[in-house]
Amino acid sequence: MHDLLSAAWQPLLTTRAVGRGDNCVEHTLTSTNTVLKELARNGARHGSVCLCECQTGGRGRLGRAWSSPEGRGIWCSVLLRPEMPAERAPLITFCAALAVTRAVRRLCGLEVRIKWPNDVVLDGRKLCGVLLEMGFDVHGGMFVIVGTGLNVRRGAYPPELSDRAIALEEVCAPPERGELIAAYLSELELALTEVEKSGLPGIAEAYRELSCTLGSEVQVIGTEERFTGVAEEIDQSGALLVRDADGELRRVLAGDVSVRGMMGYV
Ligand code: BT5
Repeated sequence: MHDLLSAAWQPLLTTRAVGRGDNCVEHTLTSTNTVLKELARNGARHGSVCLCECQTGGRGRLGRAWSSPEGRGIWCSVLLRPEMPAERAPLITFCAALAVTRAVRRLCGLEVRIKWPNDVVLDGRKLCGVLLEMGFDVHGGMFVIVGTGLNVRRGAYPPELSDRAIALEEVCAPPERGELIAAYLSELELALTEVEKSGLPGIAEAYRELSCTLGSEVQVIGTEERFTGVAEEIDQSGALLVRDADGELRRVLAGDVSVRGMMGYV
């Protein structure tokens, strides 16, 4: 149960920097993103990781809550000081989603996919969510905190979410969390390196192949309007480009809207 605290993931690391910074591993934290952001402001190094068994104030996007009970999942944040202009930083959400997807596929053999912008899904239900936050340290350097919540054991989410959420244990005998963490961190570093070098094109092909949004018919549900169309691409800023019924390509920003498949959540 406490393989995170015994840091079983560290000997498995194959990364250059990610996971090798000023790591913070605790039993209970409010939110790994909040704690790591504070460490980042005070100069923690690129690649620092924050993990805990249990979050008392786990956060989703737009002030939503993230259920993170003790020992049930991987509640993890990574501090990155990426070598890229700030306007490209939102692409790191895709790096993280791609990294989780690849790690889970490799270790569990499950057909998980990426739902734009920030979910990893399995059988139409959410297995993992990504929360990206940006900030500036005391020297004015930009940093990114990329938080992932991955449901491993039953009980990771409350029963009222059971039609939309899933945990690995429901479909397989999950590997040790340490193995998943090490695999995720390696994949994250690889994807980040590609995006630093080439921007979105560096991961676009891999992302498209594992996306359940791109190439699909979607409903875009905003506060003001809703429309259906085919999700064709994501652009360099992370927006989703959807071709509507009139043939017009519309730019959809994460945060403004909810994007669903025609059959429901995915
Ligand atoms: C997300 O937000 O999906 C981002 C979740 C990021 C969580 C990680 S855990 C480590 C790090 N530290 C933090 O404090 N956060 C990050 P969003 O797309 O807004 O989805 C939130 C919605 O997902 C909630 O409103 C619920 O409906 C649902 N939800 C909550 N807990 C869940 C869980 N464990 N599994 C699946 N769905 C959940």
